[in-house]
Amino acid sequence: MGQLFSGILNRLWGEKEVRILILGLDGAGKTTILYRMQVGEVVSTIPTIGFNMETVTYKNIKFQVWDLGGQTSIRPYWRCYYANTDAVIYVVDSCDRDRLATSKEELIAMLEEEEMRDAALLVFANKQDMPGAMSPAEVSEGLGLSLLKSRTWSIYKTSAVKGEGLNEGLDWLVNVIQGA
Ligand SMILES: Nc1nc2c(ncn2[C@@H]2O[C@H](COP(=O)(O)OP(=O)(O)OP(=O)(O)O)[C@@H](O)[C@H]2O)c(=O)[nH]1
Ligand SMILES: [Mg+2]
Repeated sequence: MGQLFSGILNRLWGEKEVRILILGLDGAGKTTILYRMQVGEVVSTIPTIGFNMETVTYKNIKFQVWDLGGQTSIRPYWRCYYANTDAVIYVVDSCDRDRLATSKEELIAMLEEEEMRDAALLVFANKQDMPGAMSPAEVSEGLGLSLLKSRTWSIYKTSAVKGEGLNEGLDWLVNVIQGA
């Protein structure tokens, strides 16, 4: 009954869950970010085989957040989750200079998919707490973000372990979604 009632209220108020995918290469910090968002703490993670999904309420918006494994063998399955995606949080390990080009390839391939045409893109240049981390400008350059055509995107520097920058990025996303 309670559930039915809230279901009706949700429909009356037009509330809808916002579907977010967290993507990026293995070890970038996706799962750490998901649980930072959900429980506000650093949890110890193991490499994700498959996915984690959590519902997170932020600024009165309900986000359905899918965190997919980033290992090479798992990346082909990302596309199984693309339908109805409102936004992608693309996470980059800012210390991983060697794989920035690979990260760019995966990003571009994902954005080229028809189902992702209207998805907003929030890039997290993560692990900023580490010495030698690339700046957001370097990450942006490496990913070729300035070349993106007709895409709503932004990049933020984050440290998932310190909890820095995540809210700034999510605030941007909330603005984009509310303005949509
Ligand atoms: N120093 C530092 N370490 C981080 C940060 N974010 C994540 N890590 C660490 O990086 C490692 C990998 O983090 P995960 O969140 O498991 O990475 P993932 O992107 O989910 O990796 P896959 O599941 O394999 O795709 C863990 O040891 C995290 O503690 C950060 O901002 N700074
Ligand atoms: Mg993971």
